[in-house]
Amino acid sequence: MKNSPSVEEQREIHRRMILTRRLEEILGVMAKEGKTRGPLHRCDGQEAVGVASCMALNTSDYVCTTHRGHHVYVGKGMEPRRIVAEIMGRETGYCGGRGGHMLLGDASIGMIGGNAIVGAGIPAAAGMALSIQVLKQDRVAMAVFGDGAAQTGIAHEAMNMAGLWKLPVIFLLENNQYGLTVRQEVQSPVEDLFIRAAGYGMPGLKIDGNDAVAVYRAVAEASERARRGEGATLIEAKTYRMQGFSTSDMGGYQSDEEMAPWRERDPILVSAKALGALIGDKAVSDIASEAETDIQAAFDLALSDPFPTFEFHRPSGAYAEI
Ligand SMILES: Cc1ncc(C[n+]2csc(CCOP(=O)(O)OP(=O)(O)O)c2C)c(N)n1
Ligand SMILES: [Mg+2]
Repeated sequence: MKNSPSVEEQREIHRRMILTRRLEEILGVMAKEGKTRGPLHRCDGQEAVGVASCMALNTSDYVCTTHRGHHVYVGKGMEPRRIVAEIMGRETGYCGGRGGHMLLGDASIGMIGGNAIVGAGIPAAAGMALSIQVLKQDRVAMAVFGDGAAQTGIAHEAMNMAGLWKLPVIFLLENNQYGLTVRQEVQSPVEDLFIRAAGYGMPGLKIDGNDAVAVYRAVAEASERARRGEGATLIEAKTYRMQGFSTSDMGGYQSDEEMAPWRERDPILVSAKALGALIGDKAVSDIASEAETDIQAAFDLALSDPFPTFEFHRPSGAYAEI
């Protein structure tokens, strides 16, 4: 099928999803042991959205993500070792250990950054797309954002302008059913948010966000449209947040009954099944073992990396007393 991932790409998507899952599981254990600082927002169960979408784009394409962006970082090709180093405040981290878990970026591979301000990546990507259009570049921009972010005023403004100016941008709405502890039906009068695309004169579609191949196809097609000058697309990927809002979340509001069907449709299981039919189950489990070795090495290296050395500059004059 046109726009489908090659077998090699499917292998790589699978590998990067496992890297992301293990990255978060290990960080989760470290958080419980008090070895991390601040909250961590895990994307367990949502890996296909971030990884397969980025794999459908070129390295030179621009991507921005949210506070819950580990899958997008790994998907865009950021190295686990430097991701861990950033989260653990090491000098070798992507932002020299100064940004932390919500604010990673690497412009050299089009990963423009995470963002802790809900909804802020949406106009940022529209702005990147405007620059691409003005400079007549062969690029697209993509914003990955949540169902909560979709309810912000800035989402409407950015999508309206993107529709009007036919900007080469992909709005990838990652609907994990929750904004903080609040279910989506309490945030929105409509169940499907992709229908809003009609109001912006752009195509909107709903996809299975736990199926990496479906995510890849939708994003690949949207990026081709954008490159042809036909403008923006809104893609709503239905998925589910398998962990609490963050490591500070007390939980208790996501029932086992609600989670069970999503657990069965874990994106890594869905991918393993699809890939197994192509390369055999043994080759699929080899990918998992190699990813495990790689992630352990990433943590070992990152945790022996140095902390930054700071020089504090005391303000002088009027502000010195504040
Ligand atoms: C502008 C702004 N308002 C509120 C918050 C607090 N906040 C952080 S995450 C979040 C919910 C986001 O929900 P969603 O967009 O669905 O992302 P998810 O956490 O589900 O990935 C809120 C309200 C914030 N960071 N920024
Ligand atoms: Mg959400």
